[in-house]
Amino acid sequence: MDRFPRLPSVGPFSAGFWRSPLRGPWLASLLSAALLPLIAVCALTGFLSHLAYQPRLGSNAIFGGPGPGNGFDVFGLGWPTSPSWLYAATQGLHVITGTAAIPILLAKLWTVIPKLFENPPVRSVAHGLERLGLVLLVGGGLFTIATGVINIQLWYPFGFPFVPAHYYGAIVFVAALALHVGLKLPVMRTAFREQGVLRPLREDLAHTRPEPGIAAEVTSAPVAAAAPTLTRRALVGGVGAAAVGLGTMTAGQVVGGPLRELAFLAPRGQTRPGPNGFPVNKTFAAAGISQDRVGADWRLRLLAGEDPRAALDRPGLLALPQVEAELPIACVEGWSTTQSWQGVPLLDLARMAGIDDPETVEVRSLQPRGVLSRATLSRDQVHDSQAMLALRVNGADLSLDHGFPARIMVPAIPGVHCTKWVKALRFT
Ligand SMILES: Nc1nc2c(c(=O)[nH]1)N[C@H]1C(S)=C(S)[C@@H](COP(=O)(O)O)O[C@H]1N2
Ligand SMILES: [Mo]
Repeated sequence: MDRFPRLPSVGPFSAGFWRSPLRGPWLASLLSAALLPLIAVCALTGFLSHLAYQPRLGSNAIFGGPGPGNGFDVFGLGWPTSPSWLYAATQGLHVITGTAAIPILLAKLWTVIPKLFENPPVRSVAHGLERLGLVLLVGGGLFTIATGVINIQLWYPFGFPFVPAHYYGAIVFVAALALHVGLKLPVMRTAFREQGVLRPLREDLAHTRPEPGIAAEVTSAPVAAAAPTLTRRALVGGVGAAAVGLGTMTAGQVVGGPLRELAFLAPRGQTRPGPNGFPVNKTFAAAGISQDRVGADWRLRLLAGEDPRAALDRPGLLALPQVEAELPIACVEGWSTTQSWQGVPLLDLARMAGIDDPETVEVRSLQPRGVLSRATLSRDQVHDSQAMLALRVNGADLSLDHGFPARIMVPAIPGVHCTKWVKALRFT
């Protein structure tokens, strides 16, 4: 074995350094069994969110470029407009499961940290490759979760764009996780068979013994354990309570109503009284639009392809037949809010532009810069009877912060496509 030398047995590299009797393959397995379903739901809803952006249309792609192939186009999948709460549910689940996973993931890393200092660090070529996979697993996982949390706190400290970074981090994480699960399933099976899945949770402190480890496996079980100061059920219960608590707080901003008060750590958790009192993503002031562009001179421009076809003022739009619908704004950051919207059906506006059977509509905002100044809606979305250029909400005019003079509301679309301060609609 001289090809794979040992490091000097000092500090964390010595077998006696890690002394907690609670560490071991059973605890690692139990935490993993709790993590896996959360991560599966989080990953699936994350990839669905990419699909919901419909990146093949117009300039919707935030990365990877537009056109066929982006957004799971290969499977011929679009994004439905019904039920209207679909994206609120999938993106809510994404943020709830991702947040709830954090304490469990940290507990799992605490459990297996002795293995980071395994000695010798590499025992064979296969072992070396497995450990390289772990670098991607832990690195990818921490990166994906950290960027997600920072994003839902609306803090953008990096020099790179969030969405592609989070997405590519997730692909690395999920691939490394699939490999890890495949390699570790036998360890989990053995640990659960030898210890029982839940039996160690029944021991009181006097009966809390160090985990024995598994024959012929290098595990995180201690070689020289200290006396226990905590039972396994206290540790697992504390981690579980943290996960449920964080998940419930996050759920408050998805479900809304009185539960919204629970989301006191979420920047978009709070509401104010009044018809326009629901959360604002970007305020009018922050959007950098000058006041005179949303005054009496504002006109909605309708285009067919590149041809200007009509220009309507707000009283003119209000005089047209209106549609009313309860629709959610479902933000990619996980909060949602359902309000009663009123406006002109997009299909009626397409017909006023001279296009009876529109394929897409590109929405343009007065907002000068950024990915949010433009969004393209699909055929199904334009044709939905509740898809509207909204003018009023909850019986009042839109407030400036919520997109006055007019904004897009369409069932089941990501909040980011509910473009505010609309200046033009270009139908194809
Ligand atoms: N022009 C413009 N439209 C926009 C945004 C924006 O920043 N600029 N934010 C979008 C996002 S990310 C969301 S979640 C919703 C939020 O709508 P609200 O601020 O009315 O709650 O508006 C969308 N429309
Ligand atoms: Mo959003």
